[in-house]
Amino acid sequence: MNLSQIAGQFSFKGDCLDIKPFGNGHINDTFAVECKTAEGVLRYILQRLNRRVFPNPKCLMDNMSAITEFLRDKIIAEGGDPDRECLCIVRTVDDKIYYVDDNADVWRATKFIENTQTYLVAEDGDMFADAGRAFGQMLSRLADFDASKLYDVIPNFHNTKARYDTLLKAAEADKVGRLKDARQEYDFAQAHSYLCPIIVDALSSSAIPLRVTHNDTKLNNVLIDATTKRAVCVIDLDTVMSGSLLYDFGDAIRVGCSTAEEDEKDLSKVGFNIENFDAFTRGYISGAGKSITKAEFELMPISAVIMTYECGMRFLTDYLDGDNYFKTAYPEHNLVRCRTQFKQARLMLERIEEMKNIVRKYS
Ligand code: ADP
Ligand code: GN1
Ligand code: MG
Repeated sequence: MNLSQIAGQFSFKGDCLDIKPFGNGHINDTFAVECKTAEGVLRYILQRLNRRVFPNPKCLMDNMSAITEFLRDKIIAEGGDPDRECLCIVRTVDDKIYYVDDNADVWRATKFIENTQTYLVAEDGDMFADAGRAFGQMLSRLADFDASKLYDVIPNFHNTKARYDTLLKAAEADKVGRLKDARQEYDFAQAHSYLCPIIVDALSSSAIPLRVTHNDTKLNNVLIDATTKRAVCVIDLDTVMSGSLLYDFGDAIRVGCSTAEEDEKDLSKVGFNIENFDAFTRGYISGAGKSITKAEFELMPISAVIMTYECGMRFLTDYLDGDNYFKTAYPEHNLVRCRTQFKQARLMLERIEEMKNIVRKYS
């Protein structure tokens, strides 16, 4: 089936004019669909879910549907604009929330949220602070969502200990003979393995609470209003599952405090912007409200290091495995990404005392 036949399976308004690839996600295949209607051109987002990453797309879509409906009601109750502040699933012509094509690929569609843009690097602290407010607000809106209704889409997604074990196995197997090119990075991962149990053990001992978390809070998963530069809508709800607030906080810092893109080859450009750390912390805490516990506050600074280190390990593992998980544009892409993450983690460790002071200031 071609793309316009797939688009024809959804209840889009008007006639489909154009379908083109859209966005910078590493996982799904995303397209913008333009439709001509009596009121003008309407756009939709059409996505083919990544089957390797999400082997159970039905459960993923049930999660997404439950989460978006729940958020929608909250936004309406708060007097917000649900069509702008929340993803809206567009159903198929058969009234289903996804479509399965002849290849068994799963497709979904959402309304395009117009006059927004995404960023790979935070342009300024105020914008990043507002992204923090949006992520924090989502956490607080989901505080009374029944987590037992959520399917664990990717078990152990942020289990840093498990991620480390997977890396060790990939290095041992050295399937495609790349370990020799990644010795320094592998050494870094091993030298910092003390980071692995910090969040995982705090969760399993109940020192910190299990919450409903987003789990993929990188900056381009929040749509920013093109005019006001305020965060409009948190997107990419594929990994909303039970987890720790520290996953969301730390992962957002990983991206938004970097002075360079995740795949910058020139490591001298990779810096840690501590002003952005201050801004995001302020925004996140204001959005999350009063529920953050003392133990969570204490772990917030190190969570940024852990999530950055974990992401670096995931890129390294995928490099050693032969690039099966993340989309890559060239053979060393995952290794390049791993290097920026490990540099960033090192820079954060150097500034950890300042980061602790910032969190203290807002807690
Ligand atoms: P991936 O899991 O591959 O990252 P995302 O769901 O994050 O996929 O979508 C990829 C990109 O598509 C986003 O970064 C954003 O730029 C764009 N996008 C997704 N949904 C919408 C939407 N409803 N309106 C506008 N842009 C969107
Ligand atoms: C992926 O889907 P996307 O591009 O927003 C990944 C995240 C990583 C991120 C690194 C489901 O996010 O966990 O942190 O790449 N998503 C999944 O850029 O694995
Ligand atoms: Mg995304």
